[in-house]
Amino acid sequence: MITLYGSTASRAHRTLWMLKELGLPFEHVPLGFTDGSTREPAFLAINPNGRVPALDDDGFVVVESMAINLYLARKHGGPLAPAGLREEALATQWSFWVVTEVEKPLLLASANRKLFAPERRVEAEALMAIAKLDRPMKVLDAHLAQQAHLLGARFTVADLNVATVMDLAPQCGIALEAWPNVARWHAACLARPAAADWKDVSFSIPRPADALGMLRMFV
Ligand SMILES: N[C@@H](CCC(=O)N[C@@H](CS)C(=O)NCC(=O)O)C(=O)O
Repeated sequence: MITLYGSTASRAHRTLWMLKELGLPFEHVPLGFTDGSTREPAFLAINPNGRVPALDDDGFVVVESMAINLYLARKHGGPLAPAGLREEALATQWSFWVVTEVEKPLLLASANRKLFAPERRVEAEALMAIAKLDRPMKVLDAHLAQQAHLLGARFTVADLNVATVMDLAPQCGIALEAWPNVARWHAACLARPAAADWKDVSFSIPRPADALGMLRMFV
């Protein structure tokens, strides 16, 4: 039995998408991430990091959204899974790439365009973050100019992991059209029926009180 912890608005949506792609039955515990639920002792016993998503697969617990999806792909196979060692290396490469090169600046830009309360947004921070995104996004754009998907012709867990980090962009006023191949590929990924749950960003996050808080969250 698979249990997934984390509300649809959280990074758990990355795993919800994956579970649906694979057609697996699972129990969803939609734990909130802004209401202190992730710091409750019962959840800390599952993930001592106090973050969602967390996946329990028959008592085997995996955390970190990218790792969970790579685990599910490896376990259940099919067209989403890497075929062989090289594809596996590239799926890992793109998953690390997106969380190290893209996720934080994208979140900072999204926060200052939509997720912070309007009076706490700073457009200069959004522009700075978008400028930081340009280098990795150009790399992705050039890659997708050569092939339809990250590993070649078919949609795989690598596409899912990278696309789902970028889901915030169009909904937070960050135009992916600056990187046209990325925009085309992202729209195609989101058009998949299994991605349909992630429709709108209806949550907000408080702006951290000081520079250290900003550093912790966005750098
Ligand atoms: N690197 C982790 C990040 C997880 C994460 O930061 N989750 C947020 C929700 S999107 C969370 O649980 N925040 C609650 C908290 O930190 O208490 C992953 O990709 O799974």
